Amino acid sequence: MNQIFQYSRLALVLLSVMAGIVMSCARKQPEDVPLTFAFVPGVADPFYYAMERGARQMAEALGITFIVSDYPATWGPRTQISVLDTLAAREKIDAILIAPTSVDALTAPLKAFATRGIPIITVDTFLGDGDYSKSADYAFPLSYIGTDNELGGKKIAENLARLLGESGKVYVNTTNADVSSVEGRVKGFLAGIAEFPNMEVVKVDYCLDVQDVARAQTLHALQTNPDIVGVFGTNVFSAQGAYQAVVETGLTGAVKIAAWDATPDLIGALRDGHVDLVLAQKPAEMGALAVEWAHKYITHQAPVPKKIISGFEFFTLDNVNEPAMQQFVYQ
Ligand code: T6T
Repeated sequence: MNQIFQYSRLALVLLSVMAGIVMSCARKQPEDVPLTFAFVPGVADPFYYAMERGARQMAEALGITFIVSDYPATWGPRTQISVLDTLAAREKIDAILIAPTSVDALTAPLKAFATRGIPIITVDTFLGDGDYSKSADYAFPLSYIGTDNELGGKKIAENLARLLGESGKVYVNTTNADVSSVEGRVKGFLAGIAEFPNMEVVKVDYCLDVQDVARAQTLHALQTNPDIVGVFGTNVFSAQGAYQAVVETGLTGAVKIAAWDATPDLIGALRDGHVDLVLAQKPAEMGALAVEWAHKYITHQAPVPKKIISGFEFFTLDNVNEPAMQQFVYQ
């Protein structure tokens, strides 16, 4: 009787072990649940749409669920802070890829995610001075992935100087003073022009990322400084507004224009002779790299370089129709 009791107890234990095995096979293990990455762009423009495409393609290839916050209609930290509040309330976020619209204002909300163990990669723009390996305050992002904006600004200055015979007054239209990307471009440009003794930067205007303001500011600069011979527009909105002003004043050709960002509009303007030089960043590559590195970090604990620099290309009238260049247009 005792033996029968022991056998049936053993059978029960075996049954429950087998049931457990069957159930645990059916239940999804944590590693089977797809990772979820969130992309927070800076503003609605062709540059960030191209970045989203690159990031999304990489996410699809790696089986990652990819969510994109609403594209802010205007530039600035306020919208991004409320986007981050919404993301913070989500149950599952495994990494955030963000283009911070200010060097400071996004630091606290992003640090809160990092404290929860959610990796942050800043794409296109950075926090603080961008050296995440140095300062304790800014050590929390995994990486900055983007253009060397200072180098690009310097190259623009050299190319514009060459177009102008290394002499004359030039004007800069840019967007905001607390944004790492455009500030780097202005810094590099000023340093580049300073190497030409017969050149001078007459003014730097801030359009706050509003194309019509860039247009009005450029019109005003051209009227008050009739000896301006060159213009640098530091991003989509500055460059598009600046070239429109030059066209409106009938100064096309007399005033050379260097534009940053290869939108279809600016590439069309180059073909039409309204713009002389266009710098193309590599937004799709930035997005793809950010997804790839965050994934490597999460799945293999791979050490991520604190800075990853994607390159840039120059469009001129000579190469704008070359088939190999078309991949660099933001579309
Ligand atoms: O130039 C890009 C980006 O690199 C910059 O940080 C902000 O402006 C753009 O998005 C173009 O509008």
